[in-house]
Amino acid sequence: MPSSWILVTGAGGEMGHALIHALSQTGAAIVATDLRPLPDGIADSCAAVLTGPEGDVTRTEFVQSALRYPIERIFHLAAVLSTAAERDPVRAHHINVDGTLNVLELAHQLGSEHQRSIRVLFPSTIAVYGFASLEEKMRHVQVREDQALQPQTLYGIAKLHCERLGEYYARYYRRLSGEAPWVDFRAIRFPGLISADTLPTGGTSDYAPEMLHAAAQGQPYRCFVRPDTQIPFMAMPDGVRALLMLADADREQLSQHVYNIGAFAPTAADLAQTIAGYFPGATISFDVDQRRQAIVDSWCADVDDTAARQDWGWMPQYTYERAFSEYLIPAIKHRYANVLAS
Ligand code: AKB
Repeated sequence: MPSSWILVTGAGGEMGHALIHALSQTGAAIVATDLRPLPDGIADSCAAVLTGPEGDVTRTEFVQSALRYPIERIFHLAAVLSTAAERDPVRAHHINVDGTLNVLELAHQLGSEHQRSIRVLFPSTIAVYGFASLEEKMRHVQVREDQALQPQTLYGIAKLHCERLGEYYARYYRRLSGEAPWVDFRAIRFPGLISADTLPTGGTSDYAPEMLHAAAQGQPYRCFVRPDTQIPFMAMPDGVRALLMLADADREQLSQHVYNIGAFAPTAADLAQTIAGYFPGATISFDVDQRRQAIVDSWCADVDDTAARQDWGWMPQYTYERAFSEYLIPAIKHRYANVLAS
């Protein structure tokens, strides 16, 4: 018997791979959904895989299919990232907002059907923060959750709206007083994530993982933001660990629904220097894409994650140095061992 049933949307994405790998060690039965078929390595770890219309969070077929399983927790990862969202805002709004509304409705229906509280874990983003100028950005280096909520991108606007929707569902669909709500909504505002195993698609923080993966394969990289660009980043294992920690926290411990988490906040020049230090042949140049630059310039330089540390004990395992020396570099050298050997 599985210990519990867990739904993961957007399972084929970057974080989905790492999260399913971690969840599969817990004995949980995973229902994974994605538009496209999942790679065998991921699909084999799941009790059920829903793809096509059943895996599309914007469709009613998705809600109806997911209701067949006694799901207790939902990790709603399906989303269009920031650069891709700016290229097609209407599609991004549909997937990011209407898809999240469907997930919240699903959680409400699961909760009332099985008479229990459903934990909905929502990866939000530092894109909810917005600064009109670099001077303003550097005046608020470590933003708190309630500051600078003026997102400049469709992605940030949609994520902030979905945070508010989740809070609304948690407040509106209440059970008897004193009990957890049907929809127990919990969100983390993620910084850019760097994985040694996978590359993101359509994000704007992508320059960090792209720079690393290019260097590890001996390929030149043209970074699309200025060297002085600064936003927060985190190693993927810490991102997954944070989601699992927040999912496991008792509701009474949580003073808010939405949390910042921080780890390190290098400039693009810091990243280039560190990566070139590990891969001395690396050729990294800067060729600014003004639209993508404007996106990261509007995001915060770093976050204040005091609430997450106090409420549920958040603490990154990987500082900047440890992320490279103990995770990224050994794992990526292993991953591209054949390329490096040839
Ligand atoms: C993106 O670049 O769009 C994401 C994010 C920071 O949310 N990685």
